[in-house]
Amino acid sequence: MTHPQDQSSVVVPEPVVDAARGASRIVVLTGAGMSAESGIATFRDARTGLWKDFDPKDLASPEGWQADSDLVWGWYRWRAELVRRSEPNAGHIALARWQERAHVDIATQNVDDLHERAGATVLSHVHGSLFEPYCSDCGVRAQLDDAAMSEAEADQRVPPPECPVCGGLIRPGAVWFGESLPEDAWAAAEDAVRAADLVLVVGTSGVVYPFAGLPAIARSAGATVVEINPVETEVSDMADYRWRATAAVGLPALVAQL
Ligand code: BV8
Ligand code: ZN
Repeated sequence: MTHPQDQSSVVVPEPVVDAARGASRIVVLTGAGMSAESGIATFRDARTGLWKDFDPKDLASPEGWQADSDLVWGWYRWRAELVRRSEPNAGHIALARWQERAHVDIATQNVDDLHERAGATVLSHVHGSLFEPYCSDCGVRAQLDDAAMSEAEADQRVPPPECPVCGGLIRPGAVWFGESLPEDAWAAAEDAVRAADLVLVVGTSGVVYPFAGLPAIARSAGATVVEINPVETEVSDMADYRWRATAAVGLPALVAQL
């Protein structure tokens, strides 16, 4: 976990503080950058060794699963292991603290559980979760076997477990490219941004739809949109304020002023 920087040295843009103080309904949209300071490689970097030559979009796809389910299952198991070994960062903790005293909904693209492990409630995991595998045939939920991945298994193809109900292959609980988002998760995220006064867009490149369309929906519904990201993104033009800060430095500094 990163050591929270001395928040008094971080200058939070005045309009962002004012918008946060004046908002009664806040939505925080998060992407892989939210977990970067916890040491979790962003979606496009979580490929070492065995998987380094594969395009993540191929691994995170029904076609990739059909082609080599051992390779895909091994990658997801390994990513779950990386998350298990990581800690929520000061940004995750700041959002959990903010939820204790304001109406703050979190809708995330992330398949990790760091928001929850920081004590936050997540309204919507629009791309699913590493920790909710299910049967690719009958859909029954499965448990990710708690045996932590041994070093020997790291970087390996791992045969997916068989469904105890129907014998089908248990698949990762992530939403793959070309798959529709879970209806209730998407509807919750969309309804929340339509009702929000303030929407923070934290740590996402704004490339993947339909999630990347949420800032525009928020703006058209009258919300103030603030981007927290060290660099320009595909959704920066939807933001009223673009705060070039990181999640683990910016969010604690903002929440400390509310
Ligand atoms: C669907 C789960 C339809 C898996 C993921 C052409 C045009 C438009 C759209 C499409 C198109 N062709 C196809 C589509 C649709 C497609 C899509 O959007 N493709 C993109 C690539 C163009 N979308 C889909 O397929 C979706 N489904 O549309 O269904 C449909 C409708 C009806 C019936 C059937 C189908 C499903 C998309 C879900 C894909 N699954 N993840 C897994 O994780 O393994 S998406 C994957 O990318 C991850 O979830 C990741 O979260 C997500 C987005 O990435 P980001 O979170 O933004 O992360 P990224 O690394 O890109 O950026 C990190 C950012 O953080 C950067 O900006 C960086 O500056 C910043 N940062 C870094 N450090 C920090 C930081 N910020 C703050 N603090 C820091 N410290
Ligand atoms: Zn089954």
